[in-house]
Amino acid sequence: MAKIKVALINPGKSARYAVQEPLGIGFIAAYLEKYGYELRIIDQLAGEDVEQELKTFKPQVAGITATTPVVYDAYEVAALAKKMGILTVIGGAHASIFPEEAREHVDIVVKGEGEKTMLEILQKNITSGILTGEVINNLDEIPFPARHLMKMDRYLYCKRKVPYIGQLPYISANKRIVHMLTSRGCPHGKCIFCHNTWKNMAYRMDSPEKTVAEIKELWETYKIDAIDFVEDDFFADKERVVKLCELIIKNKLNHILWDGTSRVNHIEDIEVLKLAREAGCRSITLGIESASPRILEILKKGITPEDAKRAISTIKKAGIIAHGNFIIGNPTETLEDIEMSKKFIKETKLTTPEVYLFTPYPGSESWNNFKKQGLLPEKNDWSMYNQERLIVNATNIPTEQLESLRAEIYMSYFLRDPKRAFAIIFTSLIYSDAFFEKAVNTLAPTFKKYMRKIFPFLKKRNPSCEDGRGKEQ
Ligand code: B12
Ligand code: SF4
Repeated sequence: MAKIKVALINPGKSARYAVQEPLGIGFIAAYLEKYGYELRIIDQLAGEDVEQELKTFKPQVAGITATTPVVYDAYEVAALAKKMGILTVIGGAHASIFPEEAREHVDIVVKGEGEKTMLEILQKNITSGILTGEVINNLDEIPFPARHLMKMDRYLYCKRKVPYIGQLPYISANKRIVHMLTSRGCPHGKCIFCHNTWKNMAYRMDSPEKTVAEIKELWETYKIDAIDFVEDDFFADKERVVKLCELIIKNKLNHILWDGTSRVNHIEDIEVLKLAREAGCRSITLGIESASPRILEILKKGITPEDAKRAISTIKKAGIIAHGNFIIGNPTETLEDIEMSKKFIKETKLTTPEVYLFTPYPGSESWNNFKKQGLLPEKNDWSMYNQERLIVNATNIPTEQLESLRAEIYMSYFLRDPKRAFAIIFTSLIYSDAFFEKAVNTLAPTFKKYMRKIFPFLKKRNPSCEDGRGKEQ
């Protein structure tokens, strides 16, 4: 009997999102393959023509993934597949929060983790409804993401697409980089802007043996130079990190350099970091968010600026780059709070900072709070949820000033480190795919501000229009 064919689709059109292997659908594909289904991964974000691919592959089922800003693209893809008589299933962050909205566009919605539920849909011939994904307790049950179904050449050189990518300063754009996800969830799970506040899932990890086997396979298949561990908190479990680093060294895989994420309070023991460095670790991304103790409390971050300072210093002492994520436009934030973050970046000599605008993603505690306070736009344009513009301004700082402050923080950092700035600009000019979109988004508010200073007759933005972000008048 012919195998059932399933296409898994990563929708979207913005080049700057197309930087990494789509791991979520990669895991689902690998799991279904284990049960004998024929799979294809179609990445529209990476430039694949979905209609053409569906016509050639002729699947019975199309599984579509979507975060909030790409959900309209996902619905377009669903409409296309439906027209071709293909059963449509959607999963991912946005559909998990708004299953009814998603259900209007597809036959089946899966909330939460998709591997087992997608299998159930196929085995039981389910053709409609909203299903709750079964949580995978033992991650070792899930095979490595099906990278063999992805056009890996598009992702291996991700730094050419996004040269400014913060967590990869240790590797040049002509090196081969893969992304791995070896744990799910976060042991803290309380920060008001984070998906972990609604996912409510326990922290789970791959065994160190599984991770090392995946690294080995990646080395043998793609001769990789570096790994970016993209999970929420790679360093959460000290025992796992130590065992993993020992296994990497034992298997002589420590010529592959890597970076990982961490909560600042999980960086305590310099000996662990020295071992990590020996095992190839070159950069650690910290979720610092703000250097104002008041804002950290509001965010329910569970850390202090002193914790962050200590972590940066320990990481640097171990010979590793400290990369830090910050957010501005946090609820009730003042210019003084932002000044504290700016000063903190300067004083701690954080190797690379990344600054985001506070975004109340649906389902997060901040989204629920804003909703209660009547601050959310009446009509949402989901494509705006891309962290480039404020959705809700819950500060007393004018929106335009906040948006340009972000560029100013970057500029003051680059003035301090012109060598790094030059390296990024140089690489960006060679590999300009996504650079211009990012540069325009980041610098436009500052540019407009100065233009208005020079030409005061230029009109100002109305901050209280329907989409909540303000429009040019
Ligand atoms: C790595 C990562 C990225 C990477 C790669 C994304 C990718 N395509 O894989 C990059 C850096 C490119 C990225 C970009 C963005 N990201 Co991101 N990213 C992540 C991160 C850290 C891991 C993703 C991952 O692999 N998870 C592990 C897998 C197992 O989970 P999963 O992807 O959710 O998939 C599971 C289920 O959702 C479900 N599922 C997913 N798809 C489908 C489809 C079907 C048919 C079914 C049945 C089930 C199903 O089953 C999967 C397996 O269990 C998550 C946070 C996290 N820890 O999950 C944020 C996260 C997904 N990103 C987020 C955001 C906001 C973004 C950006 C908008 C940021 C920006 N401004 O640039 C963009 C949007 C990009 C896009 N393509 O939509 C948010 C999404 C929130 C929301 N409501 O949309 C998250 C949750 C983090 C957060 N801020 O809270 N991201
Ligand atoms: S520590 Fe990081 S991953 Fe954990 S809840 Fe907070 S923001 Fe989310």
